[in-house]
Amino acid sequence: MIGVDTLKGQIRKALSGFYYVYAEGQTFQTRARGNFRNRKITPLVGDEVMFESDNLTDGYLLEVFPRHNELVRPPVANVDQGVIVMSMVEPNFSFNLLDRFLVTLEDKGIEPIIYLTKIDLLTGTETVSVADVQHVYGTLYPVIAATSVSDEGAVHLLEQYFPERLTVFMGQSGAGKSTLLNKISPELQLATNEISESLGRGKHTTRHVELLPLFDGLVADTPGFSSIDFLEMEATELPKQFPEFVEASHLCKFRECMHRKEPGCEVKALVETGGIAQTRYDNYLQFLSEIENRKPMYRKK
Ligand SMILES: Nc1nc2c(ncn2[C@@H]2O[C@H](COP(=O)(O)OP(=O)(O)O)[C@@H](O)[C@H]2O)c(=O)[nH]1
Ligand SMILES: [Mg+2]
Ligand SMILES: [Zn+2]
Repeated sequence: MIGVDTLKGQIRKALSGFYYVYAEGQTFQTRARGNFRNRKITPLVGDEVMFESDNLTDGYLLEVFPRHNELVRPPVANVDQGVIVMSMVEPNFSFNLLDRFLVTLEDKGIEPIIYLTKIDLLTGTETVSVADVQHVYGTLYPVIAATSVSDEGAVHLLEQYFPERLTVFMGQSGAGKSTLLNKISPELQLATNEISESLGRGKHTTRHVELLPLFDGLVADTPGFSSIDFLEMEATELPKQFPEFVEASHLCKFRECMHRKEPGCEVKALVETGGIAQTRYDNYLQFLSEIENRKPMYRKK
């Protein structure tokens, strides 16, 4: 018997209409009452909530606290950091794809960690080396290079980022997400080399997500999105998602500089001298035109 009526906790799992809320060292099975659903808030894993319960199985959600952010795939709220798993080969490393992931995370206030895989498969004839990636991103974000599937050191480096944070994994299909998650938490036993992950989006969105307590933090047990778009972002928001542009922009002549054709642009000056990577700038311009050229569309509810 738990003689408490109203508690604060965090949703760690959502399944079949039940929300499993962690509070005071225990997990409470709860549901959202009708009047709660009417408020059009769908509780998400990761949500901080108030709930009432006098036992472990029949609680009711009362309130969802405001979210810092939310992801659709996997459906998780209040994410602190995202591990972007990028393979060097099979599939080949892409600066463009990595920058898309980074912009998306930055926009949501999620701190990126770059985790490189399949370095053991490099033959030396590829156009992009690990050193190239380190050169572009090493001063901007943590970059962890796993030399092979059995690189324990890389996994330990990554685990140091987990305490006190909610972490999600993302990356292209085949990048090695499931393999890495299994190393971090062997009991997960995620199927690897699964091509279905990138297909049939609709089918897989119903899959439940659970937050696992790992290394004094929480990790979402399902890897996240594998393709990115900028449907919701405004053009003026884009430069804010490139930290090195933000830093340089204080020296741009115009306060609202978009770093394109404006005179006295510090970002362009730094690209000329190598202080900002050409690939970052090229991708920025490409994303900007994608945002500006997108078809007007109605916001999906
Ligand atoms: N050689 C090599 N293979 C890897 C590495 N990481 C993952 N793989 C393999 O790449 C394939 C795809 O990995 P998987 O974890 O399923 O990728 P996911 O689609 O991102 O979940 C599997 O066959 C893995 O064994 C690595 O660092 N080196
Ligand atoms: Mg997988
Ligand atoms: Zn500028």
